[in-house]
Amino acid sequence: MHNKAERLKKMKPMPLGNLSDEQRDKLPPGQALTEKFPILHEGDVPEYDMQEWTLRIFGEVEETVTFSYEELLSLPTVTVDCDIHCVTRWSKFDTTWEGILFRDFLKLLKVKPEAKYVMFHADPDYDTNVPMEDLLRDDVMLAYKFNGEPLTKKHGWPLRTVVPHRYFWKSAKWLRGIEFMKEDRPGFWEKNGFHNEADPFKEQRFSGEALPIPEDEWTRKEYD
Ligand SMILES: Nc1nc2c(c(=O)[nH]1)N[C@H]1C(S)=C(S)[C@@H](COP(=O)(O)O)O[C@H]1N2
Ligand SMILES: [Mo]
Repeated sequence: MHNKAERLKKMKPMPLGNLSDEQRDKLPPGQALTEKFPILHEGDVPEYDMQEWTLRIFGEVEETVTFSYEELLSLPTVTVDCDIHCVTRWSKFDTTWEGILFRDFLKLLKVKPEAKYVMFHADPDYDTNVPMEDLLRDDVMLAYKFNGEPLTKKHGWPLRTVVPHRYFWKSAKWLRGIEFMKEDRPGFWEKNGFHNEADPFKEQRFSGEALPIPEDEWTRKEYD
């Protein structure tokens, strides 16, 4: 059993600093604002041969399909501005992502009507689940650019999901597969003590047990 959830529950509070009223309103409870961009993941940053790389669509679909990177880049793009919130208590405001709107991408797939949940499969050995309903919003995307530049390797190049209204662990870096499912199933962190729904404004951090104390674990992570 992974002990990250247990560890986070024991951490100390982070001062809020000098936030404007507007910033305080945008900041979910128990979060601290950062200008930097922390880098968080399990395992090593993957290396890819982009001629070999594919995104695989499977599960409750009429047809399993794969997309090459080139094919994805040729699809219509959207730019999304959003705030992101990590369960380790950092939030970053006004991030800009470019890529494919998930709702638009769905139109290219023959997803069966009974598909109510999605599992995002990512390297190395990462997955995370999100209800289909959540993915239809106008800020959920498959992103390949951050602040006008291609994603950096550490932030998920070549492709990641961005699901801004959930804690950031639901936004899979190094995305390789999208599985449509009839029934919900927990992903990596959801199996390891984290909340299935992960709404930052409801502070849905952990499964079971009452709310933990704030902590400063993220301040000790790598940034860029
Ligand atoms: N493939 C993969 N995606 C992942 C993770 C991971 O370990 N592997 N960690 C998640 C977590 S916990 C967070 S907070 C964000 C961090 O994204 P960042 O490094 O770009 O800030 O990625 C999420 N996506
Ligand atoms: Mo995270």
